[in-house]
Amino acid sequence: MVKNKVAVIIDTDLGADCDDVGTLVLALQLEKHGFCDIKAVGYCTTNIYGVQCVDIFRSFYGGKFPIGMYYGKKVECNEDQHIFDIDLVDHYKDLIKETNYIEAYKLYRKVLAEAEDDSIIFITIGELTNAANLVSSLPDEISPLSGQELFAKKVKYSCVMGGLINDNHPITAFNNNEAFPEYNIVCAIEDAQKFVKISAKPIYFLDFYVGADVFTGKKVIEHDEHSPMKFAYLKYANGPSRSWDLLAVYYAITKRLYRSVGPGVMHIDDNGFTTFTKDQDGHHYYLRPIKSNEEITKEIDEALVGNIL
Ligand SMILES: [Ca+2]
Repeated sequence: MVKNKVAVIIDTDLGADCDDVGTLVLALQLEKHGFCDIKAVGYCTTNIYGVQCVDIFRSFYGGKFPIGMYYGKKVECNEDQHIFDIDLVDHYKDLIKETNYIEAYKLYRKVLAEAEDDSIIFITIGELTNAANLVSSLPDEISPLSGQELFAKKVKYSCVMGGLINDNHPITAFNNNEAFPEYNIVCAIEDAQKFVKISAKPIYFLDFYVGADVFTGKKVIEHDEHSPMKFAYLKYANGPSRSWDLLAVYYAITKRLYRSVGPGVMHIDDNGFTTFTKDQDGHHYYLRPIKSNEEITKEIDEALVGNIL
């Protein structure tokens, strides 16, 4: 089949949950099979073990992308929760190649400045710290354009894992339909608000409901004995785990498994709650599945071991 190879930036908070680990492996498999070029991976909290894990996965799977780091104020929430990242760094420390990571939003500015117009797919699977820094950055030695201008010129669309949208879809039976602020948003509310407000390009939101009940990683755990992914998944979940971030990256790159609902406007209030209002003039969308959880699980599990249709 003819593939439409796309260029992506992936912004992650690997460490708080192991789905970021699966996501990196999935993205590297998609790159290996010609679906994408990973132009950069940025780390969006100040957790040094998390960014070192990114370094380890890049080495283990032969990735070539540059790695960026967030150097802002400490992000609230679970930065001090280290279920697998410290152990993983210790176990695979020989695969760490760098000691000084470039500041992530600067790295993103460089990638965008060098890219063709409307070519970059910007994917966030963590807090929107780097994303906010990027779109609010000023002209510098990298580009005479502001971050807002660079983003509008070079990004094709964004995919954000974040938010909680209650639309009475059957999958929203989670948590008795009680609304709650989603983690990636509530950990850095002002940054999320800033990014969503300033970005002029389409944003596809993969909200909490999508992926919460999709458990992936089984094939890697069973067949990839020495993989750091297996190490992380067994430490974190003792088996397959929830798949928010994997599905965001898979959709962003392949446009498979989900349909987009919209256009509209995603509103983030000051407590981190999200509401979506349909609006023909909006450029936000959210995602709902077009396949069963079983079919989605199988497609992702196969892709994680390199079997990609
Ligand atoms: Ca994440």
